[in-house]
Amino acid sequence: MAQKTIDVQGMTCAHCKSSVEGALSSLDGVSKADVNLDENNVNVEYDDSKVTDSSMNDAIEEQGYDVAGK
Ligand code: 9UX
Repeated sequence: MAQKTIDVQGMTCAHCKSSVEGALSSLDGVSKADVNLDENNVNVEYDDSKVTDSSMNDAIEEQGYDVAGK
């Protein structure tokens, strides 16, 4: 199991938080996604044999947010 913190710009409210968490959680291989609104990031636990960095970035950006530093 891998884990990483992805910096995300544009998340400001509780609905943003649930949108990003839901999008990541729906990916096969993601076991946990926890957005920290104060820190503008999301901590993800995932199986790196099933999910790639770019698929996680895409899932976040499909919700309308920007992944920083990718
Ligand atoms: Mo809240 Mo997030 O009204 O894009 S849903 S700011």
